[in-house]
Amino acid sequence: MAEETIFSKIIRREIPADILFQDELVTAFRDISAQAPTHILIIPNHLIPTANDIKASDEKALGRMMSVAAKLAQEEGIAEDGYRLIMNCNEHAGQEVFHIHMHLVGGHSLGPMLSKNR
Ligand code: DGP
Repeated sequence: MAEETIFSKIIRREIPADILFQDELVTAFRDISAQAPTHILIIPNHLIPTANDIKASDEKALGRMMSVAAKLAQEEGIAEDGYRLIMNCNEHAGQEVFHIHMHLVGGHSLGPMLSKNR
């Protein structure tokens, strides 16, 4: 069984976070180390460690993550200018917290999608 991360504690409101949205499927809160004027994490309420662990039964929560991202982008006032949705998986992508999360980042021009430096 996968081990809980700090995100489970945020979902249960056992530790503080700036929660912007929560329903029966997903929770969205501001990233503690924001890398853009808007940097929000959207996560399923049940633990899925990485994108590799996604099952068909997770599709409802994953779909909700997308629609909540669009709603929050509107609320943040970044929808028209644009934003980026990112999900990192495992070491090569730099995943640090093993409870899948979609980063919603925007608020200024984000530059090229991937760094050219390797
Ligand atoms: P990733 O590298 O994709 O696994 O991103 C993990 C993100 O989670 C990173 O941008 C920082 C954020 N983060 C880690 N711990 C906490 C926390 O306790 N609270 C909040 N709000 N964000 C966190």
